[in-house]
Amino acid sequence: MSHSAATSASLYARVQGADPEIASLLHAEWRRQEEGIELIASENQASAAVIEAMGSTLTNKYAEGYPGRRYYGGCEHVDRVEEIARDRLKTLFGAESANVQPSSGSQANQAAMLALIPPGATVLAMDLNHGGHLSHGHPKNASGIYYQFVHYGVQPDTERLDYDALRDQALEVKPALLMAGASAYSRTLDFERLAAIAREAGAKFMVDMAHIAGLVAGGQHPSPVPHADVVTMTTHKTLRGPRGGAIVCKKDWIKQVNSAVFPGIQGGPLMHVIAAKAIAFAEALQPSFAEYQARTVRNAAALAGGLQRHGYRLVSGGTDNHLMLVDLRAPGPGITGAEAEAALGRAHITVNKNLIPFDPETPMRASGIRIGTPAITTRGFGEADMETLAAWIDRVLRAPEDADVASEVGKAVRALCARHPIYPDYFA
Ligand code: DSN
Repeated sequence: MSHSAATSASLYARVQGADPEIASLLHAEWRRQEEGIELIASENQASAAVIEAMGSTLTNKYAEGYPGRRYYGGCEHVDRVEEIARDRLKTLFGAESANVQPSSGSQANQAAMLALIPPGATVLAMDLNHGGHLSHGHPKNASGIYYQFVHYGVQPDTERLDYDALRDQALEVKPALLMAGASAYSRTLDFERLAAIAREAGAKFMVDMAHIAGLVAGGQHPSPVPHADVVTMTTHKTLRGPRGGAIVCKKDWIKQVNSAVFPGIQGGPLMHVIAAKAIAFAEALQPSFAEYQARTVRNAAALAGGLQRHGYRLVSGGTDNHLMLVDLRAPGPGITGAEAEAALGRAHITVNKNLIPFDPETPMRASGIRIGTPAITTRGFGEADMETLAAWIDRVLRAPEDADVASEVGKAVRALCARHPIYPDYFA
């Protein structure tokens, strides 16, 4: 698959005329994306239509407030854009209510907490070191500064959540809010069970489905929407839209959610991004999107199997979703995640170093890497390519300092990428 972008060549020409320095960096980044294998689990390639909408004149418009109730004149067109985006998002997830204004996942989370609980309240959420999210109570994140976070994690033996242990912890901690959702957890989350635990503990229940929103929309992961009070997401990961956030919730919460987003934590919404979100939601409503999500999961399973055949240990033994965590310690290649990230980067394969549960290393070194298949599936890689990819990753990680290996693998990577262009006419 590739995204055709008929008008972008002229848009680029205008950037080049105005600012050659930035234009050359735009070009370099486009080439990096075209010529490299993107395995960062939280990245994807939005359609050319989504990208075009983000470059539209809607960026000029102030629209503080909500459709029909703005603090500025001239909002008749952006009102329609926001209404369409909201309606499509509700349809996509079968949700009662939606807010499409959060500029990021972190801001969606901040707004959800502001809506659901008072400052200083206790929140039980997944530990970042076990695959959680930064904005779920890291001590240096606003969430951890303004709320009292207690964290749950995976079990040392299974490296999976144990819902009985989590129930015991919730009954002991008695949080005002139970949060679910992860950035590096390769197993299916049981939202029904989590909701029951929240109810029993007297907590509200919020899910951050940033990573799996596309899988949920495509029927590849159970939906949290029927079970949670509020569900936040990013729109740019598996959902494959523009960089941004969104919230869906029960109708009883929408007044609080709207007021928490604006004026709670944001001013003027990014209307050009909201237009792009509307386009992405329409794309996600197509049958081809569900098919794409199924391929993403199949590719992840194939890549996981390939790596295991090359002797790699995967956290929790594998994957149910779009990502996997690879433990690089001996008897694996015996290098850190940081070394692996750098070595693979030299071969045009992009991953991120990642802590594994109970990791003795620091986050900047880490014992593992996180690998995801959303982006390579978008550009059309299939299961047969996963076997090849596993072999390339293995070759690089067994000889991380070998410049010849990096160069040979890099050449093969570029050849495969050339057969799967993403935005072929973008700078044509
Ligand atoms: N930063 C995102 C990720 O890479 O998973 C999560 O918050």
